[in-house]
Amino acid sequence: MAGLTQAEVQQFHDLGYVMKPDVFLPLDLQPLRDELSDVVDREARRLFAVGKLTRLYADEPFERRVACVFREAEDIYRTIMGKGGGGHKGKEMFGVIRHRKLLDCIESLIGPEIVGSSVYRVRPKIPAMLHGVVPWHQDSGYFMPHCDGSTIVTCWLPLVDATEDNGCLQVMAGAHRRGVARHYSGGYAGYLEIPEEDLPEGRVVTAPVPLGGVLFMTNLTPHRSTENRTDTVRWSIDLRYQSADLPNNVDQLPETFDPNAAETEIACYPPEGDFVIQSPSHPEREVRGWEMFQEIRRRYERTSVPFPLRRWKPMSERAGNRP
Ligand SMILES: O=C(O)CCC(=O)C(=O)O
Repeated sequence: MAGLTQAEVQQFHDLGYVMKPDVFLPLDLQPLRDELSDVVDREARRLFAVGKLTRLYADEPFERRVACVFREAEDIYRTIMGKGGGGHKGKEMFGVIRHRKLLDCIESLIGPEIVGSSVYRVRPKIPAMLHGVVPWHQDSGYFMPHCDGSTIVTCWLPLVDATEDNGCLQVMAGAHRRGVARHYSGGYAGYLEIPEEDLPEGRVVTAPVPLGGVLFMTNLTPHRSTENRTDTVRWSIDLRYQSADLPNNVDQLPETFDPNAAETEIACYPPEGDFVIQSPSHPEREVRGWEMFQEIRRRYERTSVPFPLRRWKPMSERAGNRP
């Protein structure tokens, strides 16, 4: 049967997450692994050419090469993450974003009219890297407050087996029912963070995901990313989808962003471009080609949209931190 089962949908609503192990065949994800290997190869060659790297590490596998390069030249991490974090926008990335098997699961959760939220990330989680550990947060902490009550589905999928040892995610089961917790900006490694005392009540669940599996979470599910204690890289991508009924910036241009527009006209995450990924009612609006997808993302890279993430105070102003 395509999509999530009724029991999986129920768990998503009851606990705020569900892990489905067999959404993809490992073969389905190989083209993206290859595309990312090419990115690493190009960057290694560039760093080598400018004298920042002593070797190309060309014989190292996907799970290790970026870590080898990073030890000598940390720039490679930023290159892969790209501007604002969501840089990689290749053909195979888009292939995963609009993969039939994944969209069937999303449809089970939010219905058939689906907008792909451009807030997606590719994460090579390099062993012992500071930014690899992400503290407790809810994705809504990053979004506009007028979207707090709406469902935006995060699909977290690893490109290798994600285990407790290499730093899979932990979720706070059941805590998504308690609204948006207080976050602080400038938390651990500069991320938005819910400090311990503000964590909503819930059960901490460690969520390993095998290659081919997907962890589905709500935007209100507190989650964190634990340390990678292995010597290999925990590659993953996190994608987000919402119903076309929610505010989005499809067909808007970043240059014309108006912070004073009605809330219905302001996307849940204004700095990046949303795109229609599936629309049975208006199939002509669907973005089907990766070139168009890339163009939408480029537009938002070229023009920064001022973004009031400022609903949170800086960590330095947290009561316990005051001098
Ligand atoms: O992949 C990770 O390590 C962190 C992911 C995360 O926090 C997110 O997708 O919101």
